[in-house]
Amino acid sequence: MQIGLVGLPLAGKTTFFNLLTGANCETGFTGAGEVHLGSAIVPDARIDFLSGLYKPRKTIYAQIQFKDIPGVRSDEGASNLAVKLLDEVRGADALVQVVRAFNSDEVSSVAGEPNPFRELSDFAAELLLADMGAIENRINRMKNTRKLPKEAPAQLAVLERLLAALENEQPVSSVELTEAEQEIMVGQSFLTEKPLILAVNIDEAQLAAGDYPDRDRVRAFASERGIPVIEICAQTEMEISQLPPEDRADFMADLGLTESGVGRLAQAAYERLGLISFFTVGDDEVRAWTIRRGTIAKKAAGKVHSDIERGFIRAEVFRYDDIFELGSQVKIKEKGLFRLEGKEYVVKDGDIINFRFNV
Ligand SMILES: Nc1nc2c(ncn2[C@@H]2O[C@H](COP(=O)(O)OP(=O)(O)OP(=O)(O)O)[C@@H](O)[C@H]2O)c(=O)[nH]1
Ligand SMILES: [Mg+2]
Repeated sequence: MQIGLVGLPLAGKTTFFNLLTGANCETGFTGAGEVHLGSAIVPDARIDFLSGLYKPRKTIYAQIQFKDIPGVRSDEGASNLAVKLLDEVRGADALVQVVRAFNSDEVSSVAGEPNPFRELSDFAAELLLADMGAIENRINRMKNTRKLPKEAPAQLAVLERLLAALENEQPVSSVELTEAEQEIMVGQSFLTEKPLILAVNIDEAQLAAGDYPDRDRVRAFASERGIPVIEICAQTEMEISQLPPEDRADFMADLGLTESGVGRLAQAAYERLGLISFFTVGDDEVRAWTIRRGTIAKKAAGKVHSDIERGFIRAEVFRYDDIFELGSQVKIKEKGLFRLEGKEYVVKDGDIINFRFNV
């Protein structure tokens, strides 16, 4: 899974990307227009605890892949750059739109005063327009082709419905498709159906005040559309992350931050994307695995290794909350909290699983 960071120039995408991934990409007015790739470790206090308990040789947290996509000012129009970047946006599984709320004379002198609501609504409009353009092209191409595959009329009908929705400023995600329709549209993805999270980039004074320009409008716009909102202090958190580890907690606490930007974004992303974590534990390795809510045990086993999925016999399961409370696997057994589950068992967030298999 890959999450794209998008938004207007100078909103703080690269700053946030550096914070998330520990990269050191150049920020500011470079205008290099480069796409950056990196991965972030998802902080998880449950893994911290399990690692302390099992003292494994390796501790592996979940990871999220990020792609930092530079902003293009709309007056640059449909340059090749913009088209290329649009493809980068299309390639992401989900988007985080970074909007600028922080005060900075330097940034404002180039990009104007912060205007978070406008950034948010303009971006939504841009996504709608890009989808409309893509769909119109596709429809025209189909209408101008003599020999079309047999599913073409049905596809055309769906595309026309999607176009009508977009013309009414409704995203593609709002259009309900039957299973058969979904099947004929497989492989066609649209920007306005991508899960979106909003990250408002605020400064320390705004954080302390619990307010920033347009806050209520931004929140209302997002909540009407089911868009989760997080507020981050990208620059400040970036600076804190460069301090020695033992000093970081104090600085975070001074700001009134209980959880890092990475942690808050990961929570929002897991929730929005319907993802959960299960764990595997042992002397060798304590590890978090990310799956979709509703995944059955046999499929979850396949995350760990395809052989384990193929030769799946059963899953031995206990709950994180139970071992947190009882402090040992022996006590879990004594209390009868150790379960054997079959391949159809639906894995829950916080399950600790040992897969039995045979190949
Ligand atoms: N004061 C302040 N400055 C910030 C903050 N976040 C980012 N900046 C500054 O804003 C400028 C732009 O940040 P970038 O992270 O490069 O912005 P971007 O969104 O990646 O911009 P493009 O790559 O051009 O699309 C840099 O000079 C940052 O140092 C913040 O929270 N507070
Ligand atoms: Mg950038």
